[in-house]
Amino acid sequence: MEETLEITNDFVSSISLRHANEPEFLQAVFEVSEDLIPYIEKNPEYTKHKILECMTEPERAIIFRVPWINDKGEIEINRGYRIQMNSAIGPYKGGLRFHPSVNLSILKFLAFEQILKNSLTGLPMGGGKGGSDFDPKGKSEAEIMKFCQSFMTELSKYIGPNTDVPAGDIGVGGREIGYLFGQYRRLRGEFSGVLTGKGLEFGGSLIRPEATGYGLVYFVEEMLQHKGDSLKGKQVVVSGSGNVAQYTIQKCLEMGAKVLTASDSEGYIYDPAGIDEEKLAFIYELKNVKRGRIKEYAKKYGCDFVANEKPWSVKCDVALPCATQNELDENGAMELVKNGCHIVGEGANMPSTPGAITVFQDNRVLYAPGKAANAGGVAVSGLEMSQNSMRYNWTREEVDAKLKWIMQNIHKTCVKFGCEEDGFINYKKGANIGGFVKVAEAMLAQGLV
Ligand code: NDP
Ligand code: 2IT
Repeated sequence: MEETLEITNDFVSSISLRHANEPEFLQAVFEVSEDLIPYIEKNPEYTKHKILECMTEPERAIIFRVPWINDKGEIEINRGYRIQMNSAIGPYKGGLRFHPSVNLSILKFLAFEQILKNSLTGLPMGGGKGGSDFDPKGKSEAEIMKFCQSFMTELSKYIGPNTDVPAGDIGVGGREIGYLFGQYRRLRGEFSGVLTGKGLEFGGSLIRPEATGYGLVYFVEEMLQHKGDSLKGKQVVVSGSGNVAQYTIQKCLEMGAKVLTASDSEGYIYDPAGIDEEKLAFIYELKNVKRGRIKEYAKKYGCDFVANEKPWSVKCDVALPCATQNELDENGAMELVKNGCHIVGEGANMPSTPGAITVFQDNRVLYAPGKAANAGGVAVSGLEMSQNSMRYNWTREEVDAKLKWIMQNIHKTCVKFGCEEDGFINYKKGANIGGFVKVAEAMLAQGLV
C-alpha cells in the first residue's frame, strides 16, 4: 500500500511538472492512472519498464503553419497539429478536430484516450489525434476547401495508410474528409486508405457516419441488459446536435427510448413530447446542410430553448453527453442523480469532469467513459481500413453486425476488469485496465523504443 502511494506521488508530481501547462492532458492521465497504478503495482514488469511513463510521452508531436487566403483575398494563418501518441499495436489512428479551442493540451488528452480506446476495439490501431484552431463556422465552401488543402499539404508528409490514418472529429465531417483526401491523392499520386470517414464513392465504409452514435447506444443497451433491463421506454437526455448526437438519437428512437433534449454551444432544446423521426430529419437538415443553430428547432416545434445552459437538469433515466470535453460538471451530475438518472454513457470524449465522475461513483450511477462507450466510431474506421486493404466493401448489415459485436466485446472487457466484489461494474476501471493491457504487453515485447 505504501509503495503504491509512493509511485503514485512520484508519477503524479513528475507528470504534473512535465506538462504543467496542459490541464486537459493531465486530467485525462490522472483519471486513467487512478485505476492503472494499483494494477501496474501488481505487475512489476510494467513498473520496471516505465510503461505508463512511456505511454504518456507522445512518440512524436508535429506542429505546423497553415496559411490560406479567405474570400476577401486576405491572408489567414492557422496552426495545425498531429500528435502521434503510440503505435505499439498498429498505425496511429484518430480524428482531426477543427475548432478555435484546439491546442496541444486538448489534442494530447484526446490522443492519450485514443490509445486505450483503440486497444479496446480489438483492432490493430495505435493512438493519435490532430487538428487545427481553424473555426469552420461561418466559412464559405471555398474557404473550407482552401483551408483543408493547405492543412493537408503539410500533414501529408507525416501520414500514410500504414503509418497514420486520420479521420473526423468536431468540425471535421464527410465534407472536410473529402477535400483532405483529394489533396492527399493529388500530392502523393496514389489512391490509398489514408483517411477514414471517406465518401462511399471513394473508399468509405457503410455505417461509418452512424457508427459512434449507434455504438454508444449498443453499449448502453448492453449495460442495461447486464442488469436485466433495456432502453425501451427510457427517458434519455442527449447533449450536442452534431454527428455523434444525431445518430445517438436515431438509434435511441429505434430502441424505443424517448429523447428529450439536444444542444449546441448556444444552449439546449427541451422537447417534452420527445424528438421523433420527423423532428430528427429537421435536425439533420439544420445541422448538416444549413449549418444553423439548435434554437431554430424550438422555434419550429414550439418547445423551450434554454440559452447558455446544459441539459442536465432535465429529469431522465439515461444521460448521453455527446458534445465536448468537460460539459458535465459536478453540479450537473448532482442534478442528474437527484432526478433519478442511473446510467451515463459518454458519446463525447471526457465530457464528465473529475468532480462529476466522483458524484456518479459515490451514487453508484453506472458510468461508461468515452473510451469504451464511443469506441464504435473508430472501430468502424478500423473496418474501413480493412475494407480498403482488401479492396472490397462489406454490406450495411455486415458492418453493423461487426460494430455490435465489437461493442459487446468492449462491454465484456469492462465487466472482466471492472467487476467489484459486490457485483457492481466499475466501467471506468474496466475500460482503463482492459485497454491498457494489450498496449503494455506489445510495448514490453518490442523493447525500449
Ligand atoms: P460535431 O462537430 O459533429 O458536433 C459537435 C457538437 O458539439 C455540436 O453540437 C457543437 O455545437 C457541440 N460543441 C462543440 N464544441 C462545443 C463547446 N466548446 N461547447 C458546447 N458545445 C460544443 O462533432 P462530433 O459529433 O463528431 O463530436 C462530438 C464529440 O464526440 C466530441 O467530443 C468528439 O471528440 C467525440 N467523438 C466523435 C467521434 C466521431 O466519430 N465523430 C468518435 C468518438 C468521439 P456547435 O455547433 O455550436 O459548435
Ligand atoms: O474520438 C474518436 O474516436 C474519433 N474522433 C474517431 C477517430 C477515428 O479514427 O475514426
